[in-house]
Amino acid sequence: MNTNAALMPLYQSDPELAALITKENERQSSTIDLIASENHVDSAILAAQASLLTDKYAEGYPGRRYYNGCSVVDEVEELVISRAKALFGAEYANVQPHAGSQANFAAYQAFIEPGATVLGMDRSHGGHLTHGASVNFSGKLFHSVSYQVDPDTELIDYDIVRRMAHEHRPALIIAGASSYPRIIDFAIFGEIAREVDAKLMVDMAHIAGLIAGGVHPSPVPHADVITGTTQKTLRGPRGGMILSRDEYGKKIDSAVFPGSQGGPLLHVIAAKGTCFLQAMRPEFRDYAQAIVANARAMAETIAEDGLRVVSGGTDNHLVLVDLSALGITGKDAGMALERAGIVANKNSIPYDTIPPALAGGLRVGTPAITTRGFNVDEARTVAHLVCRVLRNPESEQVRDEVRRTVSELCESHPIPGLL
Ligand code: DSN
Repeated sequence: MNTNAALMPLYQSDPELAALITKENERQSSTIDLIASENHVDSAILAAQASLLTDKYAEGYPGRRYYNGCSVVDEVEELVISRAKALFGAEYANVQPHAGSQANFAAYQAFIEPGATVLGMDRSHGGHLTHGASVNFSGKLFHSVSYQVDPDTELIDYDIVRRMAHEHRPALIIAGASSYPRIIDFAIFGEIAREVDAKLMVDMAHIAGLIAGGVHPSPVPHADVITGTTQKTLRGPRGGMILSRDEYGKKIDSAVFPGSQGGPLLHVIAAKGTCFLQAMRPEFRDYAQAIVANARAMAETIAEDGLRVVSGGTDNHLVLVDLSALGITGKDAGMALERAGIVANKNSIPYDTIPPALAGGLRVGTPAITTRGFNVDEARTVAHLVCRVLRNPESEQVRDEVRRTVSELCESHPIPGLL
């Protein structure tokens, strides 16, 4: 049974829920997770998050709380802030945002007024919901203008970003993406922002672990504010963070609390601290390098199989596959893969003609399999399995054969949080 000792008290108190969690443990253990924004934490992170720190109300910041009894949580939050600053070489860190979207909301609030113009990446070209999508606060409260990738190279065209910045004079420019497989040049974004007197916000959510591990250039020297999450490549608990310079610290603190959040989740903040400590260790650099090596191996294998990979490859943790030649949608692909034990997600590709709910592409990522210890050969095997399913989405024989290989791979690579 895939349960862990920490669940035993829950079995006593709430067996129904404990059984569901065990079922999810089993699902994670027996499937291959290729969702580029997911990862597997270890039991140290789980222990921090399961601590009694969850009991404590601590609205405010260390030394400036609205509740008594905060002396210990003050030390916790100060420690975690100091680790975040050290890990990324930043002057200022706020570790309270509950998630990446909340970090982005606070960053907007700290730097611009409602109605201001924001220049971000088009969602269907890789940008995030919070970078100006019409259905999101970012598109409703602000005047959003979007840049797209070059139709031929599928790379960010910095000349176009510059031209749009000069034309629209945004108050805020956003660099960062949810499904862009290449290095982002934050130095050029910084230059463009200064030319038009805009602030530069970098959303590093997807690549925070790659930056910490030294395999993606850091935005810290170039950005006014950097938002991110800890659960993706950084391999920590589900949560958000903000980095900046000291000069903006007060404004950002106020935008998080009381501007947009109430009491901080100290148990999650503690787990973020353990995540930052782990990411400072030399083995995390090896991990970050292995994420990219595995993604490159998957991109090459998928391309060798004859499928088109957006932008021709990857520099980071994810690969975007164009499914148009196969005549299936991303939704079909995701469902066929899940039946075979491989979990990935549908994703729009640049200039997609299929609506986002179906999508013309598939996004696959390597943070989670790399955490499980998959090497480059195993990443190639996984890519072969993906291609086989994509080419035979209805075949029960293919599904069963792929399922068997998935099970073997999963058995030899346990989930760290269950060890
Ligand atoms: N939902 C995340 C992703 O999958 O990219 C972004 O927040």
